[in-house]
Amino acid sequence: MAKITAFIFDLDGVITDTAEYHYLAWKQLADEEHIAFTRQDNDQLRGVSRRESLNRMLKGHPIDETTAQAWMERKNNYYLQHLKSITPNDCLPGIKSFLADARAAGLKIAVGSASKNAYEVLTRLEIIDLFEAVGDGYVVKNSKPAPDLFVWVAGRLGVHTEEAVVFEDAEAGVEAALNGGFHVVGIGHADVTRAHLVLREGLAQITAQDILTQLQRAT
Ligand code: B16
Ligand code: MG
Repeated sequence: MAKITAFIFDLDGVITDTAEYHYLAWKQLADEEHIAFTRQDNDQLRGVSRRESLNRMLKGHPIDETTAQAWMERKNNYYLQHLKSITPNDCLPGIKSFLADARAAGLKIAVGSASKNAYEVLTRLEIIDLFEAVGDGYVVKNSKPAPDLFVWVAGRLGVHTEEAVVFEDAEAGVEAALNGGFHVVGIGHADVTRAHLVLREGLAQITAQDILTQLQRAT
């Protein structure tokens, strides 16, 4: 196994939990447009791009491109209102000490998020300066499960994909990382079972060295 030199973190569901705000924003749009949309529907939007989220919310309901762009902008404006309430206390349990531990262990750390609002969220959490690279929803055309975003981040870090671990909470993100040849740690309770290592309770009770040791055993 190649020596692991970098950790790449997904944002929503790994570093913080913005899924509820995405839900509230899509729900407001759906209600205004008389489209049924439940929390279960929202689970299907985890980790996928804004455009793919709209397609899934519409469930085949046809709209033209101009309307699609306008609806995505409206949803994003509702989402941005919710983001105003984010503070440094909204990091998921243990993530700050895990990031500090990874850096102390000499690992490069970076973010790979499908969100076009990743800089805004990381700035509000007051952790943006910790990362050597941030890949967001603007840097590549093909979104997860295409590997492009994580490959772009690895390029910015100057590491090969087999030297990096991706931490992901969504099936699309796990597939993206596997497609790129990364090691993958699945976080949380969604379908992340194809990851090399699954941590249902997140990163609160584990060290960077534990991750390296467990991946060595698993791969
Ligand atoms: P935006 P991640 C993803 O973030 C969210 O999980 C997903 O629900 C959202 O649709 C996507 O970002 C795009 O977000 O509308 O802000 O560009 O998990 O990749 O960090
Ligand atoms: Mg995510």
